Amino acid sequence: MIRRLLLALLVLPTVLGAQQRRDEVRPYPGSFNWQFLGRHNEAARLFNAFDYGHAILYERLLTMPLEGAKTALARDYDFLVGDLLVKPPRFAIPEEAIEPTYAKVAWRAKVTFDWAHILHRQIYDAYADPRLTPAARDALIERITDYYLEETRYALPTVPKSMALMDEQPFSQIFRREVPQFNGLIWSYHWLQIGLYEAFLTDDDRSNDAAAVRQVAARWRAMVQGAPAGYPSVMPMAPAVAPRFTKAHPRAAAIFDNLHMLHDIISDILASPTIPRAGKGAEIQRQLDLMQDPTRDLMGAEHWWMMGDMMGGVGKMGGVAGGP
Ligand SMILES: [Cu+2]
Repeated sequence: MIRRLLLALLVLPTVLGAQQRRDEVRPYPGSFNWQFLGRHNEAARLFNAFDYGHAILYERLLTMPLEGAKTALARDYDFLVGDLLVKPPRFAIPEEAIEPTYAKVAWRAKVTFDWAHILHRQIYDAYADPRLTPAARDALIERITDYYLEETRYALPTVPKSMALMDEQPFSQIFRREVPQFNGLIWSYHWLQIGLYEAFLTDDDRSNDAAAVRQVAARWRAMVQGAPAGYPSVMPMAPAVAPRFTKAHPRAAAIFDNLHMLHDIISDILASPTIPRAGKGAEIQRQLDLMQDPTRDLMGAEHWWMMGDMMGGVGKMGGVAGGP
């Protein structure tokens, strides 16, 4: 019954966005689906709140001048931290209802995020399914990743893209400079999204999983309660925050780092006063083309693994998840 309700709610965005939605992305099928929500409900529900945070952020930045957006986002931040993240919604939020303008202007980016978030969720589900041996689970995660990549229009590359895309373009870094508190919250989301995998990899005893997941989620809560000092001060990256997961599934880990970088790039484009509103959609398209191209603007694997140290230590990224 609960699952049926959930599916009905997940269909809702499709109905709301029926006019624009030409492309459907469907999760990889299998009985592992929704294991994470069923077994680690508290942590899983947080992601519904995270989706709301991303959606409201983009809508504000796109539809308001930066100063007005900053005022609105300060209120949104208080609502998120004081309310939504304390009692996260049971069901996925129909994002198009929260970000109608953004969804029209940046449809391809929206589906790119949706598709990567489905990959995130399905990999949590694979980890949470107690019926799978570690070998079967790892093979499943690779199959889910292959399936994700088949959707070539929306898939992000399996090689880590250069940080220059995020940090060194004319519009770069404006969001984190102008709206640091909200940016810290977003980076904390990204820490948890990638760090949660590590909870399943601290040992082979599956009966410890629930406690490990709670522990990683509690560390995330402490970050938010200790804001702004508790937030990551540089973007959390997979090899530093989730080294076991990154070793086991380097393709998925690179996809997620690229996803998180793309989140920041789009925040900056939307916040940048030098890109007129009428030009934001085209700039986002251009950045998607750059981000999806697996042949240019790359970071070597060795460099990727050293990012934590190069940025001043993994502590600045929120620390290694699952560790002491
Ligand atoms: Cu994200």
